[in-house]
Amino acid sequence: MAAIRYNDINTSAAWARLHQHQRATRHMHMRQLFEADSRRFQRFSVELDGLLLDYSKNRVTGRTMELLFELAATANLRDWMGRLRSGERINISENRSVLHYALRLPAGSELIVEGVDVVAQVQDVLARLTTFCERVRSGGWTGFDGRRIRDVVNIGIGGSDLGPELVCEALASFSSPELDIHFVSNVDGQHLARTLERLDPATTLFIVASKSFTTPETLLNARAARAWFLQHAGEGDIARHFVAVSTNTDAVRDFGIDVEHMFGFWDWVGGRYSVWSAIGLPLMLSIGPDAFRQFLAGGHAMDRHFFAAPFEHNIPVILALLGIWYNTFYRAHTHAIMPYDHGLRRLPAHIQQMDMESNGKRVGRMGEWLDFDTGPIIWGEEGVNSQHAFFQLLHQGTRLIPCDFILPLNSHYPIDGQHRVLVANCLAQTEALMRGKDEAEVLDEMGSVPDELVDILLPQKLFPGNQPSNTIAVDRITPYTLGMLIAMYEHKVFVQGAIWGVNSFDQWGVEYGKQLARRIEPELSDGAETWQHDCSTLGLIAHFRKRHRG
Ligand code: G6Q
Repeated sequence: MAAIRYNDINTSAAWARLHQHQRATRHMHMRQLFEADSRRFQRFSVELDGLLLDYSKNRVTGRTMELLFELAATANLRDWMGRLRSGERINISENRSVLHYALRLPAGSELIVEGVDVVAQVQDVLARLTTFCERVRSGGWTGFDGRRIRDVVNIGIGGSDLGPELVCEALASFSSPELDIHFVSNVDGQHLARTLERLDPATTLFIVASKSFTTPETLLNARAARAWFLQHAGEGDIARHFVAVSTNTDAVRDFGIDVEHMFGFWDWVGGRYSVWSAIGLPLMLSIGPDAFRQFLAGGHAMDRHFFAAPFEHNIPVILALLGIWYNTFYRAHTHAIMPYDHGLRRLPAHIQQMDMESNGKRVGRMGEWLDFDTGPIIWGEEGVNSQHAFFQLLHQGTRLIPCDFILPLNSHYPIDGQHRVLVANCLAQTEALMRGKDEAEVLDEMGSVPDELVDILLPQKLFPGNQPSNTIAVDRITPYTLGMLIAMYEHKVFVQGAIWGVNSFDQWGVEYGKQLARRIEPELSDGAETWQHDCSTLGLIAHFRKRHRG
């Protein structure tokens, strides 16, 4: 197949100017930029509805930002934003619109796509979810022995797990004390077994969450959960204890779940963007329909900002361009996300999927090869804990690692000044990463030390600094601010994909491993015919057959 070049962004003048600018400024140190401009914080920060983005601790000048905005214009970003917003089928390889933002449109707004009233569809499902959640939360929906539901188990994986789990953890302080929400995703029996051992089947509700309703891990766990349930109850009781969230009505019915108890969504919602849809049911059960609508409202506030604000004040656009600055022009390979909030500890995992599955692509949306780096490796851990783990490498390692620090200014758990310590740590890290510690400062700290020791110790106590970071501060984590934060990252990913020219909404890379797993699984049984594998895989299959006692 001949390679067709379609997106020529890397041959544009804007791209070349950025390379040139990077070469000219790469030795510039942020410490000097701060010394030279006492208003740098004001110049390089944006606030929206209580969410503050401080991006002043980046290796950028006003000129860098100008060139990055020029790149966005060259890539026709505005145009792509319009296509997303109008419901054009920009997910070309799957011939789908990308409308997760429409899940956040308030009732009464209008969005007609290909003759369909999208808002009406969304609001219908929201109304059904609301009725259901109110019954469960009030105790009106009972289990097979008449007692109210106490535990909810969400069975799903990937996008049907990461988002819902993150938001339930993050908003635990808003959750109903009457309900415990659990998540089972891994096909490793340990995950389901350890969850079920604490639960009473008579008061447990299972949500089988799968957009396709064909995902083997989810269906295996759902079948195992049903078998466990049927040890204690009859077939007729399943309807009160199993509900489904899916786009596949037939498969839900075949599984044995009453489609009256199925909550739908649409093919224009990608799994990793689906937490706003019925996939968010665990959250609505946990915090209630009104608070869930606040979550949607926070996302919607970010959408309005994203679609309307000029690029110079547009939070997702700025974050995306900074990411491209490091990823493409500095060739930084990774980007770390550090939430200074225990409830947000699953945020890095959620953004990791959102970003890496969306932009981890080597060809453009029209199948053309791209000869530049696209999506970075996203990783991270909750703040403070990570300081005692991997921050050493950030401070004194050899790599450039841009970071996002997420900082709620107030805690829902105000234990004796602890939040101040947390905040102080967050600010200290961003400052230390930016300014580093130079020779004069180290010598000053060392005091009188013999010369030969100075030679050994001085280099080890130097901190190069110049490590870039964004600080994203919110008043506190609420449904609204959490909605803003997640939507902010979604749009960031979209902007980067639009500029690199990739389709951020398909995920063909996930398929291959699944195909091979289906092939290998029967081969793990003795005597089963073995397909033409490499000798490593054959050796491992044989090793398993010899050692497995299942
Ligand atoms: C997300 C991905 C993937 C998906 C899971 C679960 O964008 O497509 O993570 O969410 O594979 O898929 P189902 O919801 O169809 O079970």
